[in-house]
Amino acid sequence: MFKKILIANRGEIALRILRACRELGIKTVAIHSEADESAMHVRMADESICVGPSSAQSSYLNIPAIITAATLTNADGIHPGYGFLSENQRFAEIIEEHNIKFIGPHSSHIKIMGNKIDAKKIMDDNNVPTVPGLNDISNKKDIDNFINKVQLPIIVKAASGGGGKGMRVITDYDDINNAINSAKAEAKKSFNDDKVYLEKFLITPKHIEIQILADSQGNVITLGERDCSIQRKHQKLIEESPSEILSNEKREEISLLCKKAVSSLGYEGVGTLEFLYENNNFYFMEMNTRLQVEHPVTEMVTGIDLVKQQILAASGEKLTISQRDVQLKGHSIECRINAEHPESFIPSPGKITQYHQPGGLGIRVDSAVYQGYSVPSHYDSMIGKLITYADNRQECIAKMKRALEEYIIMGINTNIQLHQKIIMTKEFQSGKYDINFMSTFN
Ligand code: MV4
Repeated sequence: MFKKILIANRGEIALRILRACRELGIKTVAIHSEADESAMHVRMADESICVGPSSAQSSYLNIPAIITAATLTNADGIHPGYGFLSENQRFAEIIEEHNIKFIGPHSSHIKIMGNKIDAKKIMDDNNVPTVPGLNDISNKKDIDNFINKVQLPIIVKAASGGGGKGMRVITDYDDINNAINSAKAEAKKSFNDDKVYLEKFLITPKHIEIQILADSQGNVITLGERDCSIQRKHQKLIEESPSEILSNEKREEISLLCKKAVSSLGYEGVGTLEFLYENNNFYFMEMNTRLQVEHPVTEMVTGIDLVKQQILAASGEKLTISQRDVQLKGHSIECRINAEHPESFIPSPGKITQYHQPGGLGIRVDSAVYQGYSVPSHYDSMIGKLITYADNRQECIAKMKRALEEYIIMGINTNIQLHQKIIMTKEFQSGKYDINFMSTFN
């Protein structure tokens, strides 16, 4: 088992990892930037090291400084959290070269899944349904045949992409060349890889993802799904588990396929398979090889601590939870609380002059802010996650409404009122919303 873990992250996820370490009896090292000297993750850790100036590039993304911090403090594991270096293959490799354990999958699995074409091929080979697509677009004839088969609209995506960059929807046959060329240029600029591929464009899908957990001995379990369709500009706003519209049969069918695919890969740790879901069909898009922001809703409905399990798996422990032990119970919703203007969505950094967070049965707040804390302008605007849990969805929504009303954050703008509006819409209440919800909201 690990003796000391360095947490290569900040904010609420750094606290989340700290808490898991403490419960496992593992010492913790926080890293921080100059802007984060008084951050809660620094105060809570056993040791802390400044790794650079305020910009993420020179601190939380500064691989040599982070490796040096781990070496100086004798850390035997590094947890990357999410974002920053969590899906950086080179970071995982360098850590292993220093005989420190990267708490995540093997670097080769980060690499494979970093290429969406390769990821889709692997899933396709393992009978996981994928979005119908065309990978080799060098032949105009192949493109024409593909369009004849699936019909317009289609979408161009970057092989190294994610988060919406290098994507173009094509509704008009005459736009194909322009769309491909501009997607290529954007992909080259963003990912230094201009490889793009085509997919049939699904118009009103949900975004549903399956959580998996694997140990290093080939045992894999699935932990149900999360419906993450409430998004804006590829940033998720609200996630829930289970999805209101998914039948037990469909859940079991897709979960079994995911489990088999992940087993055959020899994948280790936590992972998420992202799907579009339309007309009762799943279509695999990509796999995330990190712990995700929205992992708490899965923890609430399964009762399983995903971060502890992730750490145990990385230390080589055998999974002690069998698939039969995983019983989805009740309902959980997460609202991401952002420091941003409620209408313009422009980030709103600054000092929190008053702070009161909601509490009571079934309320969980994962946040690292406190009264008097100054939200820095250098990083993501998410300052916390409000998670509710109840026996059923309706009570879970009622709890969320109450908790949002109770949440007081003064001195900066937040999206708390926006969440209040969203959860009261008939679309959200029915559960029958899709990925277009936010673009038609107001
Ligand atoms: C799609 C799609 C429809 N059809 N692919 C957006 C981010 C990237 N991970 C994939 N995305 C999409 N891919 C096909 N074939 C629609 C989206 C999409 C989307 C997906 C999930 C959640 C929100 C979204 C918002 C806009 C577009």
